[in-house]
Amino acid sequence: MRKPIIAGNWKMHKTIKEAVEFVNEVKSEIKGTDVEAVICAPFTLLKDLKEASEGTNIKIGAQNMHFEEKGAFTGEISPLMLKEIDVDYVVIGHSERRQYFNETNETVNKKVIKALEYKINPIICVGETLEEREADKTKDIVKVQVEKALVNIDEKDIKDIVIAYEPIWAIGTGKTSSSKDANDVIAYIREVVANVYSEETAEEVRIQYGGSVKPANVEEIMNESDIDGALVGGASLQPKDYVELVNF
Ligand code: G2H
Repeated sequence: MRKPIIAGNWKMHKTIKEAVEFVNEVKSEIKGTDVEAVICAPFTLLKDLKEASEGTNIKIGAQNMHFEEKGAFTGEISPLMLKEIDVDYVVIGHSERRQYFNETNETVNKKVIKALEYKINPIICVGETLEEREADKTKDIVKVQVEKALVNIDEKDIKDIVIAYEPIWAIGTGKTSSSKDANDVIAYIREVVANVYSEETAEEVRIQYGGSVKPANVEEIMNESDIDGALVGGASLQPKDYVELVNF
C-alpha cells in the first residue's frame, strides 16, 4: 500500500523564528499519524527545521537544488549541501521554477538523477497550463514531462520518487481541478510510469495532487483511488490548517 504524503510547500515564506515556532506548535498534533507529513521550505530554514522536527513525524524538504555537487554556480545550492543537513525530500521542477527560472524537462531530469544519487527523495512536479488544458493537451504534456524526468532512472529507484501533478491554472488561484479530473490525470501518469517500467513499479510510486488544496477539500481529494497525497502551498502556512491537512 502507498503511504499518503501531505507536503507543505512554503514557497518564499517564513523566517527561522516563525518556522521553528510552527513546528513546535504542530508536532504533538501530528505524532502517530499514518500519513507522511512533510514541510518543503526555503534553504535558510532547513537546518533549524531539521533540528526542531527531530523525534517527530515531520520530514523536511528543500524546494530546489542544483544538479552539480559544487562549482561556479553563484547563488545555487548543491545536493551535497542538502545532504549535509540531511533533508528528506527535494521538490524538483515546480511550475514556478519552470516559469520564472528556466527549469526545463532536461534540468529536471539531471536534478532527479542527482537527488537519487544523494538519497534525497525527489518530488517531481508536472502539470499543464490553462491554454494546454483548453486545447485538450493535458495528457500529452504530462506524459512528456514524466517520461523526460525519468530518463536514465533505474527501475529500483522509482519507489523513492514522488510525482506531484499540479495543473498550473489551479496554483494559488483558488481554482482546484475537480477531484475526479485530477484522479483521471494521476491514473494516466501511473499508466505512463507502467509503460516505461512495469505495472508493479507504477503501483508503488506515490502521486500527489497540488493546486489550491485546503482543509475543506483535502478529504475529497484524498478519497480518490489514485491520489496518494497533496502538495499544498498557501494553505500549509498556518499551523492549524497544516494539522487539519495532515490529519485529513
Ligand atoms: C501549487 C501549490 C503548492 P497552492 O504550487 O505546490 O500551491 O496550494 O498555493 O496552489
